[in-house]
Amino acid sequence: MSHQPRSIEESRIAQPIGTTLDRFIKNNQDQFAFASGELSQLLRDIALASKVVNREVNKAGLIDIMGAIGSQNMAGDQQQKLDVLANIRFTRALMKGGEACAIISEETESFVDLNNNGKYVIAIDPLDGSGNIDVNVSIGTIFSIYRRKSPVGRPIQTIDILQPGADQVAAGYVLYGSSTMLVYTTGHGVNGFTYEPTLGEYFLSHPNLRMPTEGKIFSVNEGGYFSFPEAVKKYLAYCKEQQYTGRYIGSLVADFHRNLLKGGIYIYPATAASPTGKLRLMYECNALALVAEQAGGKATNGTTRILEIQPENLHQRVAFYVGSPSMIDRAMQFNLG
Ligand code: P6P
Repeated sequence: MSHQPRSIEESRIAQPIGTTLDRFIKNNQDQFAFASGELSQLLRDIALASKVVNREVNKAGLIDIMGAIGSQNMAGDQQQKLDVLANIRFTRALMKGGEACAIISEETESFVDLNNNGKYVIAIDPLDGSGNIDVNVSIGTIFSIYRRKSPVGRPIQTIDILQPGADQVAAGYVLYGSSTMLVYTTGHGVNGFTYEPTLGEYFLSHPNLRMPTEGKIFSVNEGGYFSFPEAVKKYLAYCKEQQYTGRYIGSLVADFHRNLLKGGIYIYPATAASPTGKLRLMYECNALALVAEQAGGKATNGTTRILEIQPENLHQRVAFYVGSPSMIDRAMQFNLG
């Protein structure tokens, strides 16, 4: 009997719907060193908040949440309305989930003390790249999850808050781009999920992401060139001699994600404007450094592996070089630090 070709509709319906984020977490919860339900709850809280933020980001041009609110955050960045909204969404979701004892956020001066019975500390940049909101360029959320060090039930201590990136138990980011993606690791590789808004679900779309060992993309804001360290200038000259491609979106999550998939190096060195670097260790660099390393990449401040840096304060800035391992190794030969 000749097989009748399926209609497009039949083919679409017949497609397996794929693995949701919830299902993936459940299928892999034995990989999480602590009580499995705790990680599921934390990732569910973060995913839920990202769905709400995604909706607000997508509507930003249509309702009055565009633009700056006239205040500045801890880093001195002009706070955009969506920054503030995103911070509220993530804080509320984590508070309701009950697993977090404290939140470190770009948007708040000190840590937010949630619940002494919580076992996890979350470091988050609720909406990174927010300067791009008004011009409709991709932006992102970056998050780190740490296990508290002090006894549960007692007040939060500094040892719970200022933990090196190597102590993260999970980390990842959400990219609000042409599609919205959540990419995370619990220390067993990196997996990417794409959001299907009509179903309100994240589906596994990029299993076991690996950063290409080599790349031909360098990502840096050359506006700061004249105040870059000489070693960085020499490395950039090398990149141009190799005829690498320059790509700089100015939204860290977007620049990082492109390099994760295609290979490349992202550089934010010390500059005159930011003598210790611009990017923040606790809620930007540590999370991306863990994702990078778990995908086979590398991340350094020019002299030290990012994950080994002992934080001195919540909003500490570092120079940041992250990307394909061969490119980082080559860059380090220029004595960047
Ligand atoms: P510059 C956004 O403010 C951010 O923290 C990152 O998302 C981005 O990569 C970087 O700063 C852009 O900084 O100095 O190039 O505008």
